[in-house]
This record gives sequence, C-alpha cells and structure tokens, in this order.
Amino acid sequence: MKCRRCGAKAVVKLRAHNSAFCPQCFFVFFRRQVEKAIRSWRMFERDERVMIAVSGGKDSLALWDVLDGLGYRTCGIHLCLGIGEYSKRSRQKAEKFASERGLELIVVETESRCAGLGVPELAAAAGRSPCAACGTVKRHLFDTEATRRGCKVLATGHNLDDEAARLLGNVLRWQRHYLAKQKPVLEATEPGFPRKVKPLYRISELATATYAFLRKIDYVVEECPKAKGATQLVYKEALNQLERAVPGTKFAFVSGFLDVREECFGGEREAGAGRCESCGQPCAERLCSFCRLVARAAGKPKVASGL
Ligand code: Q46
Ligand code: ZN
Repeated sequence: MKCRRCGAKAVVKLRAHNSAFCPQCFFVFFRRQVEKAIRSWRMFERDERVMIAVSGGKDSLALWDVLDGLGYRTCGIHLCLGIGEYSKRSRQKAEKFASERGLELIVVETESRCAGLGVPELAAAAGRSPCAACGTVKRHLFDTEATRRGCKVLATGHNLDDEAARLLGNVLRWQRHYLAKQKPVLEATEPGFPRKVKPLYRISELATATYAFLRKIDYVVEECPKAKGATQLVYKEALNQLERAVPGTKFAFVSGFLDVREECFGGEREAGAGRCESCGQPCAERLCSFCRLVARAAGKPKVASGL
C-alpha cells in the first residue's frame, strides 16, 4: 500500500476517501480538512482568539494540536465534571498537553459553580439523566467563561461520527427544531453567547484517533462511565455498519443534509430571548435551564453519585 501523495509506504488507509497516506502526508490531509471546514463555514479569522473546549480525549486534543500548528491564537478550557476517577484522569491529560506545549488552559471545577455538586450528584438530585444535566452545565459554563474572557469563538472537537449520529437521532424523530440548528457553525445570536464551531466535522472518529496516535498525543482513552447505554452510541454503531458496507456513507449523510438544511429546515427561528433573572444569560424564560437545574438540585438533599 503506497501513499497517495508521495508514493512512500502508507500507514493509514481511508476507505471513505479511497486513499492511503504515510504519516507526514496524512497530517497534511488532516490539516487541509480542518482548514477547509474553517474557510467554507467562515468559522473564525486569523486575528480571532479561539477558546477550545478540551475534555482530555482524542478529539479535543487533536483539534487543539492542529489549530495551534496552523498558527491560530488559542486557549483551552477544561471543565472538571466531578465524575470520579474519569474526571481526574481527563484533567491530568488536558493539563499535561497544555503545559508541554506552553499553551493556556483554563480549568473550571463545576462544583464551584453548581452549589457544591458534581454532575452525577446534580443529575440525581434534580431527577435528570447524567448526560442531560452535563449538557446543560457544559453549555452554560462554556458560554459564560468564553464571554467573561472576551473569546468570541468556542471550538469543540465534534467529529464526523458525532455529527452523523446526532443527525440520525434528529431524523429518526424528525426533530425539526434541532435539525434547523444542526450545522458546523452556530452564530452568536445574543451578547453572552460565543460563536460555536466544529472544525473536525469533516473528519471521522477513526481518522482523528489515528492523528492523535501518530502525533503521540497522550489522551484519556476510556469513555465517560456515564456514556454507557447512551442512544448516541447505538446510532454510532448502526452508522459504522453502514460505513463498513458502503464507505463514505457518514460524510455523504452529513454533507448532503448541510446542502439542504437551510431550504428544508431554515424557517425555524429562535424565540426572542430575554435574560435569566439569576445569572443574566440570554434565555426564553424567567430562569435559564442551568439556573433552574442548580436551584432544583440544591433544594434537595445531596444524593450519592454511585461512583
Ligand atoms: S461527559 Fe457528560 Fe459526556 Fe459523560 S456525563 Fe454524558 S455528556 S457521557 S460527552
Ligand atoms: Zn441563569
């Protein structure tokens, strides 16, 4: 198997692209995919500071590595979610990555912002699933920290597999409202929201893992223990089966949707936002979903996390 670009021995085969690459040419391919995503969706400009949501996993660290390598001004933000040993290891990986490269990493302990509760306790006390509570907490903390620190852009490591699985879930239930909002760039509609971008949306999970491996990035390999049984994983497996039978299915699914999204679902508009009476963030009700979650959880006795 030879590299498509230089003819040297290939170590990476990408069936979806009908290509194989040596390590150096694979890095070029990977960077070009990221640059294409940034350019074609006007995600950010050279002079904008980009805050990267860094979990400590392969996707967010690969994203940080590639954006830093491309010369963008970046900083990372890591949220300690209070999910036992998994959170401790994730934080260590994020901190190690940043310190080895001299990059700025902001670390926020969610307990300090959520009435002393980590995500598992918060979810249990509020009667929500861990992932639902976690999503609310992450959105709020990313929005408020980016705004507080003057970062107009927040980049996440969502890859092609994440986007395809989310799209499949939204299509299976015809969630028009979510379909209208599913794209690689979400503009900041209100002060208090950063622009949210997904520069890895063209690149598969396998290619991202390969990039992280070849770049010798030390990342947390284990999945979050709360992800077990998540519907998203079922959709990912179904898509992997399709991809094995017909390479390129995931990309065709996502890019084909993005081509027709505006025409088919673009009429959906956000309700005019007011401001949360507690934290001041834009929201449609008296309190934002984060403040409602914390208030509900704080009003109940602390529940064991089971970790
Ligand atoms: S961290 Fe949070 Fe994920 Fe863990 S609790 Fe669920 S949402 S699975 S990306
Ligand atoms: Zn609020």
